[in-house]
Amino acid sequence: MPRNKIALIGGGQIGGVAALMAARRGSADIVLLDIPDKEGVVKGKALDILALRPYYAADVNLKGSSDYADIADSDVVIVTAGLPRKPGMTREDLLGFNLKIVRTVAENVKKYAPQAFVILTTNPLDAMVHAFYKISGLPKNRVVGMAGLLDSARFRTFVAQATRLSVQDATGLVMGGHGPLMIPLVRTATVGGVPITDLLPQDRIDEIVNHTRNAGTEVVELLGEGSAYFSPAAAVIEMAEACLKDKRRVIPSAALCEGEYGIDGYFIGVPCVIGANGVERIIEFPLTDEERKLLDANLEEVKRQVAATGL
Ligand code: A3D
Repeated sequence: MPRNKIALIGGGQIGGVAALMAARRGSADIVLLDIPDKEGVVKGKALDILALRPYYAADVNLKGSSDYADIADSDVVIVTAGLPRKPGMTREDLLGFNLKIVRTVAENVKKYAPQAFVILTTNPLDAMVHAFYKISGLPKNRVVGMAGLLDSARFRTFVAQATRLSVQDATGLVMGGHGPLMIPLVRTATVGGVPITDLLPQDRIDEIVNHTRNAGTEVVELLGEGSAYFSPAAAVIEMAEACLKDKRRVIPSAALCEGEYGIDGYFIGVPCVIGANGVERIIEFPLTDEERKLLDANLEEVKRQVAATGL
């Protein structure tokens, strides 16, 4: 049986680390693709990563390329192509520049890998996923944005730190668009099934919620150049494996809502079942009035960004 294949479009920070993580895990054969100016860089990264496979008994192949024909037959395409933020920038500031990049990528994925499950990270996330979907014409279950998994991992991390309990046992769902209005749902947060409202005082919980919303910006300010890449890379490989191994994992992802949560025609972060068919379904559950208000505000932001793409 042939091995699965993952194409990483964008061989920068997230793309390079995602290639490393996928290779270590033996997830699939990997193509790391970037623009012709960066062909040497992606070929160099591929050659470098190839030489660590013996330590992990990972018999997968890696190839660096600037030729989109190399993504043919990919099972999963991960799109990280696009400018990251600089200190002082919002994700929205990237819209015009990254839209041009997403257009090129979408046209090439449609041409060379129309059967793939496509996961995007390019910011502003919800609008770029929408643009990719419109331009590529791929089915809605095959196009998704990675954000909620990372935002939830940040939420879980800060819950574990505050309670001084294992991050493995910390759970918590973050819904909504990937921006300052994202919604960490406190009532879903537990450690080993114990609600955090029984473990922490309200002011500490408020701090965790704010930290979750601002962690991406905090990393940008600390790095001084570029944005988070280790944790986003880990998240996209988790999502890729959920599809390749048909795990039917429940992962908050930017998926196309067509009536779910009363939202119609927009990609926004909602709990999704990710399996062999990509987004197998969106899981709906009733929101409180307050959560509903937050989601509505969030949706307005996403709509504004989508309108700015003209698509
Ligand atoms: P970076 O290290 O700059 O890598 C991006 C790569 O894309 C560069 O190597 C570019 O040369 C390449 N590229 C540009 N145009 C094309 C093209 N047409 N085809 C192929 N490759 C191209 O950025 P990064 O990896 O740090 O971040 C990538 C994107 O992810 C940015 O837009 C970030 O804002 C975004 N990001 C999203 C999250 C989420 O949680 C959603 C988190 C962190 C970063």
